[in-house]
Amino acid sequence: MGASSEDEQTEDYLFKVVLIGDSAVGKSNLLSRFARNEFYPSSKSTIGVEFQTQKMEINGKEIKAQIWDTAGQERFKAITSAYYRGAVGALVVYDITRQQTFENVSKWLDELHTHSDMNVVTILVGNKSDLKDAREVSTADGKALAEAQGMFFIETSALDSSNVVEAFQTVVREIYNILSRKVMQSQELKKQDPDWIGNGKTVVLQGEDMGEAKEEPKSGKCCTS
Ligand SMILES: Nc1nc2c(ncn2[C@@H]2O[C@H](COP(=O)(O)OP(=O)(O)O)[C@@H](O)[C@H]2O)c(=O)[nH]1
Ligand SMILES: [Mg+2]
Repeated sequence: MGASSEDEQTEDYLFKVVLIGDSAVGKSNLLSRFARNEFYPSSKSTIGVEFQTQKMEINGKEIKAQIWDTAGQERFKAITSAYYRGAVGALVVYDITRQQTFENVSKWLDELHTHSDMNVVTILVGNKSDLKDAREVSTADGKALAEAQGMFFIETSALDSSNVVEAFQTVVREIYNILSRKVMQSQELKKQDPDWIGNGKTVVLQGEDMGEAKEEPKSGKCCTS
């Protein structure tokens, strides 16, 4: 009866998103709060998982976000390029109670842009908003930096959960929007130029390590850069 075209349902989106920022700003707790609704008061939680895959719904589509967390390598400035490879989104996290972690944001952005596409969707995250009395970085300063660097901005608390889902959703939704636009553009191009797919201009969403990720709207392969 409702024999809708099956392809709408079988599309599979997987976006790699990385968490970066200084040690102890709350990256691992943002992820555990988001993916499992758990919080760890002491910081030894960061062991084991390389990444966590989380299903999300954006515009009625099921999207999987593959969210990468460091295993504490940031302490030794030894995050490898494999960590960044193929990332299409990034949460750059600082701690609103430690000015130094905010000052280091530009260092993290440099590193991100060295290792990944310039077009990676980025959100600046001021975490620990629950610690109001200990605040060292104003919301205005956070906003201003984000604006200057073309990032989204949000303040979160992994402790009391505020804005945690929103932070991840903002990034994933924007990636999805960019993707949708590129699909539409490529379909337009295809109409104008029947050779388009064959002439080497196929755009790919994922880096080479993302072989498992597939996403094939009718136009063929997809998107960013
Ligand atoms: N008050 C408060 N503490 C937090 C918050 N997020 C993380 N923490 C604490 O900050 C410490 C470092 O967190 P962790 O997630 O391990 O930071 P990471 O090194 O960036 O992964 C831990 O003791 C956490 O319990 C938050 O939103 N509010
Ligand atoms: Mg951690």
